Amino acid sequence: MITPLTQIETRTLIIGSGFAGLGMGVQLKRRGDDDFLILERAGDVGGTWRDNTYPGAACDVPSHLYSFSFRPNPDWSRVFSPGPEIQSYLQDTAHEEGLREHLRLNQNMEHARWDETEGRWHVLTPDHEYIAKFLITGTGHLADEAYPNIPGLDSFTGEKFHSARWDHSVPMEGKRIGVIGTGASAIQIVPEMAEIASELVVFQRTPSYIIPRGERAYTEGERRLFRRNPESITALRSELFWGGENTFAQRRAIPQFLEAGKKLALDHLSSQVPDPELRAKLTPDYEPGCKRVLISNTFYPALQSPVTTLESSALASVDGSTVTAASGAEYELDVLVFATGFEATEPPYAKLVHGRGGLNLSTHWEQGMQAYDSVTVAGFPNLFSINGPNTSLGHNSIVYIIESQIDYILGAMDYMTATGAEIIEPTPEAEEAYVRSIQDNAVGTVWLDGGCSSWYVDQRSGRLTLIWPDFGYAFRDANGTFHSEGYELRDISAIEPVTV
Ligand code: N01
Repeated sequence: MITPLTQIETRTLIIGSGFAGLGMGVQLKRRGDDDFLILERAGDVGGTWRDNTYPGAACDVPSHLYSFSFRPNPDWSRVFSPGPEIQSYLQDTAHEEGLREHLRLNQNMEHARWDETEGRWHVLTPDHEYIAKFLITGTGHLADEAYPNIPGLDSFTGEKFHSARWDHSVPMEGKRIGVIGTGASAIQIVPEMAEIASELVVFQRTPSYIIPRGERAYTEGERRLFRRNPESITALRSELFWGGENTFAQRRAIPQFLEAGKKLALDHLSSQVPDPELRAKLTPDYEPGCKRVLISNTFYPALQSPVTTLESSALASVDGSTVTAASGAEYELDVLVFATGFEATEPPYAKLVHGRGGLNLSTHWEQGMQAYDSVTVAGFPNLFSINGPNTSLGHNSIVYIIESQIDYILGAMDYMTATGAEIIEPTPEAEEAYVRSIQDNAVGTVWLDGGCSSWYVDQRSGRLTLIWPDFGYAFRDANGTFHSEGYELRDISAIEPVTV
């Protein structure tokens, strides 16, 4: 017998409990709105910081900026805090802000459908049907891991896992380890593996620009000051934010800034890698910022460890324990670590979401993700996406963007309450005009013209779909406050839009 799903009604349903979902929950709760639930497919909060438990995981944005402005933390141990500390911060946020009672853990959204006559979203998990007026996705870009399609991979006789799904039951000491990729995750993993592997092979398809990591622990005196004087945290946060903004000119490809960025990275390379042959392999042939500029003091030294081989070509095929690179070189390996990134450009959740008339979000996005004001989507009423299309920054903190979007969503909700409207939806024209303005703004940036291939750009259309191609503060100016232009606001089952 099929057991009917339990129906649960709530005003606002938030998907995901990383920075976006928790931040949204905190702000609703602080306004006295208790009518919301947060669905989380895993058993705990934290998003990417819960998932990425690989050795060496740490933030590459300074912690006093990579945290909520409304929850400053005087106790960050370091400038760039380790992953477990960020995860504790998010767990404490959920606990201390009273979000635990709103959390529904182990609830995987399997289907979401807009019902126009009811003006409600219906979201199915394996055992519940959630019915909500507002659906807010906070699923981020780093939720679903990406594996390259490698012929013969199933035949691999050793252990293999993704950087975001580290298998801590696999003993790594003394093993012959292959790390695939040289992005932000890999450069943190490789130094840790070089310490314990008997042999380490790093498969590099494209070298990254790497700059020095200005890392240190905060002294007890500094932390005392932060505790006694919260204004000092605000001041530091502001200094870090504007320091980040200063590097945007490089992303705009303004020549002298581009050259300065390149020099900083190549000087770091020269100072850490004396061997010209190795240096040549590690020198990018595209503009800095086209792919994420990485920070590390330990990656280059780890590549020069006696146990390490830099294979400067892709992992191409696997046969048993023999792993073959595109160069033809073969390696015998015991463990493969896939630091190969995430399904960021085509987020899997889009296939699950069905808007007005059954329109599927991934169909709407078949030429790449897009949203009006980077937050709402034509055909998908009362849906808000935090940290969705055109929200990532290459030069500053995503938490700043997330907070701007939360303010916008709260403004939209207030506006609807004030006008009595039940349904909000951007017009297709407004969405298209916004997308065009983003693309116009992206022309001449390193992301489009920097000579690399990256997941910031949707390969199907050549559009920049991940990145906000402007200053961080410009995002808040443009998209941090709700405005009604470009929207249709309706009553339930009204055929014509209500006047706004
Ligand atoms: O993933 P990536 P990531 N053989 O997609 C390579 C955030 N993050 O997990 O460049 C060999 O950047 C691929 O090569 P190529 C941060 O936002 C933040 O490292 O495509 N290599 C690339 O080198 C970051 O941007 C922190 O040619 C193969 C790598 O795999 C995002 O996460 C820390 C290959 C994937 O790099 C993702 O970073 C860590 C093959 N067959 C991550 N296939 C913070 O500290 C793919 N690659 C905040």
